[in-house]
Amino acid sequence: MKMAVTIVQDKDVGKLLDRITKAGYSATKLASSGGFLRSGNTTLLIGVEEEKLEALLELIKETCKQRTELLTQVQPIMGPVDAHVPVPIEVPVGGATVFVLDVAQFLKV
Ligand code: 2BA
Repeated sequence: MKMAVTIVQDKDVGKLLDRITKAGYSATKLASSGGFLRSGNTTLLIGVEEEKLEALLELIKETCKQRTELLTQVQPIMGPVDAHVPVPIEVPVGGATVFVLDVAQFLKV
């Protein structure tokens, strides 16, 4: 068995959960935040039989879109008077970040 730790944007979560639960996968949804943007995203823990992993990854690829988020950075401007100006920077985010781990044991007790 494998564990697909899947980090997705909040905007994609509803659709992704609909699709993977309809396809028979089980998932646990955790609220999380990205370390870089410090904004909310969602982490799904999806335990999956090895032979169903590729189909799961396909569903994730089809559902999770890449988007652009704006990050405002304050940058120094050199001139007669030193100033710091907020500069918006576009950062690409997603589709999804997936870590596939081996599961040593799966128990329901
Ligand atoms: P964040 O850490 O908030 O990162 C959001 C996006 O910012 C990233 O999108 C990437 O395009 C950019 N980014 C991240 N770190 C950067 C850096 N040091 N310099 C420049 N740009 C940077 P994604 O790569 O699609 O990642 C989306 C979210 O997935 C991340 O949110 C984080 O929560 C998670 N993630 C990505 N890689 C990870 C990793 N190696 N370990 C743990 N979580 C990861």
